[in-house]
Amino acid sequence: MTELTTQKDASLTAIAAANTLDALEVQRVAALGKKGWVSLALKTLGQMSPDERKGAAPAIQSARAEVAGAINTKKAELDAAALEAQLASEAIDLTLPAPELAKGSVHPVSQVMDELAEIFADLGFAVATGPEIEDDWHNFTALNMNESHPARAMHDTFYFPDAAADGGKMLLRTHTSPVQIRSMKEQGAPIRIIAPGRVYRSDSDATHTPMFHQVEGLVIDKDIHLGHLKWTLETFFKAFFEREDIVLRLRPSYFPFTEPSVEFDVGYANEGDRRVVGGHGDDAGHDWMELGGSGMVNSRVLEFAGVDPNEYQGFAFGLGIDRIAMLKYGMNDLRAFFDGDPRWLAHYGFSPFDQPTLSAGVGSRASGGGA
Ligand code: FA5
Repeated sequence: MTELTTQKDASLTAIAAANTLDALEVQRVAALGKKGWVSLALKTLGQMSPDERKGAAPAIQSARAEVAGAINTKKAELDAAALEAQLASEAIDLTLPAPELAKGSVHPVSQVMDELAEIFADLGFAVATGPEIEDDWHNFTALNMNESHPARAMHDTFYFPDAAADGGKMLLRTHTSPVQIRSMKEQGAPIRIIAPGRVYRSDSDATHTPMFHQVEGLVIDKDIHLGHLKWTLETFFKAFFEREDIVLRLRPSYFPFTEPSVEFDVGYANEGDRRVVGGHGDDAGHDWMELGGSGMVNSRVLEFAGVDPNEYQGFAFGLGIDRIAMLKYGMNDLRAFFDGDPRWLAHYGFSPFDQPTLSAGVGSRASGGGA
């Protein structure tokens, strides 16, 4: 065996034994590197005579090709093994239980509040808010109900035992109307807002709960009249119930903070144990549900809120949100809204993905609740 063959066999054995890419690199340098035995053997060709060179060159070239081929094959093997090991360490165990889907649903009142905001935003209303713990002045006095006013008695108010800093009483607001005062004081006129939120009264039966929700509407400008109020309510109810055959009944009424005052009811029918909007109280099986109060804002209220009644006038309304939710989604007892029964919520709640938008529909399941 020539020296070349011995070196080649030693290299091939070491390459076969290399079990890391680093060990293989050491063998590559030892054979094919600048000072490797293949390179040194190639250099000897220069000192040979042409005949000797003819005999020696092919053997050196073929030894070089054989070693280079062995290195490439081994490298491919080690690369594949490294990938295999990586895949094994990153594998997902498909026998593990799937992650749990989010439970819970959006309460119909929250859903209806989003629907309301969407419709009124399209009519150019901004959303305003006010505190639920309110003072007597904003809840009553500034709304033209002084301390001896008999209308105060109708509100079944929850009072706090402690008085406010100015000596006035503190209470849980009985309606969203104090937000009218706060908004006008802050922004002046003209103004166009809705104010949805919680209100409280000591009251309980199938259509009354001690905590419920109202949305206040207020439009003040130079030439606003009762026709605008009627159009706004009709347009809102048609969009909200997503039908044209809504029958709205306007009744003369009395609120100290509006003059004239109008209460509005909507016609509905009892179908089985569900209430469905449509028809009106004169027909058999049809009835009216009182939804809210409204009217032209009393000039005394404008004065209390710092708006000049000689320059501005407008309308306001206050609407029971829970009641319109009952009618739209077919519940017949308001008290169940706040029992926190998970079966009720699973049935009447909404998916968080069911966002009301005017383009997609403000009540994608208007056929009557049920998740
Ligand atoms: C008011 O609260 C007035 N602030 C509404 C208003 C605003 C009039 C602006 C004029 C201008 P009322 O007490 O009628 O009015 O209540 C309004 C609506 O709230 C009712 O029509 C009804 O839909 C709803 N509501 C009243 N009490 C309850 C209750 N205990 N539970 C559920 N909904 C109720």
